Amino acid sequence: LPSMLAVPAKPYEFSFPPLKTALLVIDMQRDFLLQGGFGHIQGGSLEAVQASIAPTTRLLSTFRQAGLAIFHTREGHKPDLSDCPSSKLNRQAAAPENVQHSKVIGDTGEMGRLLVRGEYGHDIVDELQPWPNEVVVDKPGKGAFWNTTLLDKLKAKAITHLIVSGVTTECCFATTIREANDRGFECCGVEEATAGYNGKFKGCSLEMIYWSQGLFGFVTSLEPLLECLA
Ligand code: TIU
Repeated sequence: LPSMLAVPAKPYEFSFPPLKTALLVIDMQRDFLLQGGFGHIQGGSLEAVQASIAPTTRLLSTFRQAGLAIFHTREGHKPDLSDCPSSKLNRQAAAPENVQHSKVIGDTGEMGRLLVRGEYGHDIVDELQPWPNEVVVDKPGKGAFWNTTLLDKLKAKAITHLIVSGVTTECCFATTIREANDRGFECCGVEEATAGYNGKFKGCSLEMIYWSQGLFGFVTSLEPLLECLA
């Protein structure tokens, strides 16, 4: 690969040095994507988020073929929930009439305890399982930088640019891009490889990233990105 690549993007072309660029795949966990998982119980549209799985398999396979750095994140908590922010635990508590929030973080669902590390539901879906040479970062928050090893691990590989995918666009994907931008990383989201739980949110979340000459970064499409890496 050449020392710099460029792909059409919004608000303008995204240039990146492939050897200093990582693919960051956010939270493609069973708990967010499958029936009976945390997202489903919270009222998310599974059809919408599942549409991001196939494009992500193509992204992963292209990055693997090119030999580029790949990072995966998983949202979840220690079994005693001691690393779960109290705001996150408190605000999900069910109002009596709110049947959607019938179960909360740490409760037992069909795939084990919800968002608890080591449980089946907490792990990444079969199609996108990390390879042994890829980095997996466990995160207790929405953003992947807060209270995690991600920054150190990116610096250890001299990464400066991030191609970002994953779920959900409005939540952990957007929060992580904002956190990364504040730390000096150049970020580019991949439209087809991210998805949200609410139809209204995805487009707005992506527009907010690239508004005003790239407030938080760039957004590109899958095909041109795969072509430029092939
Ligand atoms: N990964 C991620 O986005 N976690 C969430 O909690 N998403 C919601 O949309 N709630």
